[in-house]
Amino acid sequence: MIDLKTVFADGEAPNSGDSLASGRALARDCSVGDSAFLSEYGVASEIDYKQKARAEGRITHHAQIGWRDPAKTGDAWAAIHAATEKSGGAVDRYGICLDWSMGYPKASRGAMGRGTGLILEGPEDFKALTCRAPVAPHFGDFTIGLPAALENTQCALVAGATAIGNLGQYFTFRMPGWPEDRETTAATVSALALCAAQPVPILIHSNLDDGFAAQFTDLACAFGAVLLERYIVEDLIGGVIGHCYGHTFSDPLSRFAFQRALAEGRDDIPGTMVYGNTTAYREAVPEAENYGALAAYLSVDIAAQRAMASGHAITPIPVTEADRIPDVDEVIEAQLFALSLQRRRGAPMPLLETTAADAMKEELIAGGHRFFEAVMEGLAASGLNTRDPEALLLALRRIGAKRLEELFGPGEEDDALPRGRRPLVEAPPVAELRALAQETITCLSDEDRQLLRDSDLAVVVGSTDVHEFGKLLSEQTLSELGIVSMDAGIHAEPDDLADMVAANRLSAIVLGTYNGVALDYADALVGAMAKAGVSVPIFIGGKLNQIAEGSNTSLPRPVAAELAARGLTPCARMEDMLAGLAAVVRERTSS
Ligand code: B12
Repeated sequence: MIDLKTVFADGEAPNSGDSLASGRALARDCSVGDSAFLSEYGVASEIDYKQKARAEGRITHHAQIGWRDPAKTGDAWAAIHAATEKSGGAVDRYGICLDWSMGYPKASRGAMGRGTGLILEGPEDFKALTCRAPVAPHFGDFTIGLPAALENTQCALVAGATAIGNLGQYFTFRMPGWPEDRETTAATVSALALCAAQPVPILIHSNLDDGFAAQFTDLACAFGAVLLERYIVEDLIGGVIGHCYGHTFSDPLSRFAFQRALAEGRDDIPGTMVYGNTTAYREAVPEAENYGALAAYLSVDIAAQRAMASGHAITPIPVTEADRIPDVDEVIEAQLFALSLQRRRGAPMPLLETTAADAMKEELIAGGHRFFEAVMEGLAASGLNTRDPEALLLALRRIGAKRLEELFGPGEEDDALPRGRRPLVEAPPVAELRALAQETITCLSDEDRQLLRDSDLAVVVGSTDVHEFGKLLSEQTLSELGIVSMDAGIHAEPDDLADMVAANRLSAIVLGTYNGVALDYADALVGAMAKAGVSVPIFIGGKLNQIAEGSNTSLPRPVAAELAARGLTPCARMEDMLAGLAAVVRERTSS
């Protein structure tokens, strides 16, 4: 079913020998340094700290921090700790929002674009943060899994970090302008080997929502991805991995059940954090509404930890996150809210009945194992050496979540469904986007709905970055109207979009963008279209903003008007695109 010649069209499957050896050799000179956290608590690694908290029945807290300005980030490191301590609680760990450009090796970084986050130049910058207050540093993004994996992991270790990731990103993130993946895979394997060879246990972090989980339609496949990653990191490389889930887990039952599936049989290895269900936050609504969403997911996460401690730190995300990058006082408010909520929630039993969650947990585990085994058998049958971590990682990344689910998903075959399979436990975003798309088309008048249904419009849909829900919603909405859409994928390159329009005589480009690069991308796309000699409407939606070049503030500026001035159609809502498409059809019929 898998043709290795196609997967590795550019040569042989890689071999881990050199990468593993170089990572292990590096461990002789590069080891875990001091941090305020390790000294204050007298622990060798965050795993020890988490296990102690778990034994005491204490739920730990995670805060996501990191602003473009390193000094501001350092001050926040101290301030959030001080404020939570003063209120009788504590923030236990900080996830550092490194800028995505940190994923490029330092030598190439200057020539590439950059996003909205924190940029650290070298080990001293990393250390300057971790000495500010006794909070465990979690270098969870743009470290392991990207081209700069090895150099960033070294910096994190030296600064005393003992939780490093994000392996999930390896599978789905593509650095703009960085097409190669062999060096990235080798750097990832070396970084994993460097961590595994440390004298103290390093918790390799993987955020499932950054990786495969958000792309599967079946949560059983997401659990299968956990098993694949555990196999690679623990069985093949000798490290320790902890998973994070949460962003997209908006259904309370599957959120609770997934935590139980992750916790089963992992008494000795804690999870990193359960992330906030941030997709539940809405833009431009009264804060109180988003506080409802915050309370809803925190309540599930607190109950889940009390019922079966998995060591995942809970993550209260500031309610302003849907509008913009939250500021320091907003991070503090969210932490205080969570502390207060936690104090008021006693032991869950007998209030909590876990029968339904346990049945779902069993289904996730059984389905996950079926997926894992089918993937391994399928790859072995294709001739891949599944005992080689580098070959396995690269094969999985190149085949991708969509194809893996189609080929090996545990659900029954059903051609009418997105991956040709009926999910055992449907991933919440699938149902949510379907419902949203159905609701969206009701904005059209009967006449316009029919106009679009009868049209011969064909468009290309893509996303400039890893955020794909806007793209999926566009596809779903177009499909509700019978409009053909071609898939340019996530990380769609401007040239590819223009070429697809030219080759298939498409009527429009539909583009999602969230990464603070909307204007740069639009310029590149307009250039690519001129080169390809095509001119069609471009509907662009998501987060239409851009971080100013050379700016040392963290806040991107809105660029909808500038996009319009370049001839694109900025869409604050899906409805704007539908109105635009209806206008295109009307114009065609009248001319
Ligand atoms: C889910 C999410 C993720 C998921 C994405 C999973 C996936 N497979 O898509 C994950 C975890 C991977 C992720 C990663 C990151 N994220 Co994020 N993420 C979000 C989040 C929570 C939701 C966005 C979303 O998909 N919403 C669902 C869609 C359907 O709803 P919507 O956005 O409201 O869209 C409506 C309209 O805008 C419109 N629309 C949307 N798209 C389109 C497209 C078209 C064509 C049209 C017509 C209309 C349209 O239709 C919708 C309904 O009306 C937002 C915060 C938030 N709550 O908005 C941050 C957010 C977008 N992320 C952000 C950041 C910074 C990141 C990271 C860089 C963080 C990091 N340091 O790791 C990484 C990205 C790294 C990279 N290389 O790109 C920032 C972006 C900052 C900015 N530009 O201002 C945000 C805003 C969070 C924040 N406030 O800081 N993220």
